[in-house]
Amino acid sequence: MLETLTRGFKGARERLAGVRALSEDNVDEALRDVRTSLLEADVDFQVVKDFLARVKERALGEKVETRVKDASGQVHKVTPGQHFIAVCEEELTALMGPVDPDLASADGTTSIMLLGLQGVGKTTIAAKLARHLKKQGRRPLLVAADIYRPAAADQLEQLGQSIDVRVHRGAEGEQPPDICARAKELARDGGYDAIIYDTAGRLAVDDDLMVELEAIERVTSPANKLLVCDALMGRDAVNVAGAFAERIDLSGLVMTKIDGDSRGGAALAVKAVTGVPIKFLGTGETVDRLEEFRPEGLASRILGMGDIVGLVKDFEEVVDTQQAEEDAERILKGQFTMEDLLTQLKTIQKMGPLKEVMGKLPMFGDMADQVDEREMIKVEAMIQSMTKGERRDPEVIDKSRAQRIAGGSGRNPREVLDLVGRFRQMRQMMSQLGGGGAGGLLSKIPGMGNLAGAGMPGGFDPSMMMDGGGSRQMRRANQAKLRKQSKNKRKNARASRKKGRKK
Ligand SMILES: Nc1nc2c(ncn2[C@@H]2O[C@H](COP(=O)(O)OP(=O)(O)OP(=O)(O)O)[C@@H](O)[C@H]2O)c(=O)[nH]1
Ligand SMILES: [Mg+2]
Repeated sequence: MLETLTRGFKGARERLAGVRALSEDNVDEALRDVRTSLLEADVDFQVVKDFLARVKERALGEKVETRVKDASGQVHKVTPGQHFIAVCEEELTALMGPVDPDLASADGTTSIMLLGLQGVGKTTIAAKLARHLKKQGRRPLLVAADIYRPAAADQLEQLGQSIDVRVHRGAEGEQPPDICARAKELARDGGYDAIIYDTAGRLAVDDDLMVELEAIERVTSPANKLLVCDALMGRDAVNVAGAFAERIDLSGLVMTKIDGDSRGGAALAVKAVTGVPIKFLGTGETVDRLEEFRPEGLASRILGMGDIVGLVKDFEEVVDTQQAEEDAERILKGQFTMEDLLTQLKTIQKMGPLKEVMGKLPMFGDMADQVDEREMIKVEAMIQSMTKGERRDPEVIDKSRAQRIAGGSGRNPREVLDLVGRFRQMRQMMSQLGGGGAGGLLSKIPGMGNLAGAGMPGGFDPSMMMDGGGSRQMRRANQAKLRKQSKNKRKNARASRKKGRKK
């Protein structure tokens, strides 16, 4: 997802890594990388041109503050390269935003009409939005207004069943506007406070489709008219959005299949070209793969800087927060077990494909390409072959136990002992950090945020527990940092003891 875009900004960042000041020459060179990747990612040509011009003007025109204070009053050095990336981040965010992700309501009812070309994911999004609203305590009704594709209503019905949401479908021969009008009455009388109309798609923007959509719009007057486009449409998404916007006053856009395409440039350009903001992203086939669109989150991910807010949102979606906090507290006391590790691996899996989760972790975004989901499954299999006692205290695992565990999980004994070794390091790290007091957003996540306080933003690396990949370097850096930290801690403790004696 979005790898093409990320590549260009990464190239630019590397080019500017050592420079002492931004100049016309080095900025131009960095922007060349950005330009290539934006165009490759299918971003509209004019949008690219304007974007580059703005970034260049600001990068060269603004005085670079070499030191900034963060919220806690700590002073950080800013390099010219960082300044450049910060400008890119702001401009990317401005390009895609501002967005109000809330769905509008009228008379207490949230009504949504979904429209778009064939196969872009309207029916899937209908179910995802119904689930989303249900989670917010609403009572949604889904309406199957596609009478042209024989299986369309069945598909929606099945999805509805899976999320326990009622689906209204028309009688034989009933026309879509009539179906929708009836559904609206049904919603009113049946105490539904949200209604989602799933309309039919067409191969191209044709007049029949538009006339039907206008009729549905007239009878339902939905508070939200969302155009669904998929990332695979590339530059076409912009044209299609323009064509629909001419006939229907769109309130927003949903970009689906973001997971299925490495370019995704349409997501960047569509607001600039059509004025219609993206409200949601569809990031997978299942009903839980829906994200509210946050331009700053996407901009940050594109720049390879992760998206902490998005990550925490994903996390909250899949985890019992209170339990997580209790676990975190225990883990920080050094009582970290293989059982905890298993829970964490499962949590991460629930949050989505590992690549995506990594993409949202600051500093690890670049490595998202290298992670291998299979490693996680291997680790899981090994832990599952351990006895309860072994999971609680993996130190008891000797050669012969390793042999047994390896046999049970289809691995070899060396891999089992490796896992135990890496686990030991991790446990040590956790307890060292526990003493230092953690903070920040991610501190809610067991084993994740607790490293955040150590000056490593979101410093949990799931691949720490796995072999290979780009994580070794990270691991070493982590360990060096920790050594330095505990050295400082000891030093401070000595100093304060000394002070105490003097008094
Ligand atoms: N990978 C991925 N696949 C998706 C996503 N959203 C939908 N799909 C898949 O895309 C295909 C079409 O989705 P539908 O929801 O049926 O699309 P539609 O717009 O309702 O199609 P029509 O009603 O025929 O116009 C299905 O196979 C979905 O599973 C997504 O975000 N990611
Ligand atoms: Mg459909």
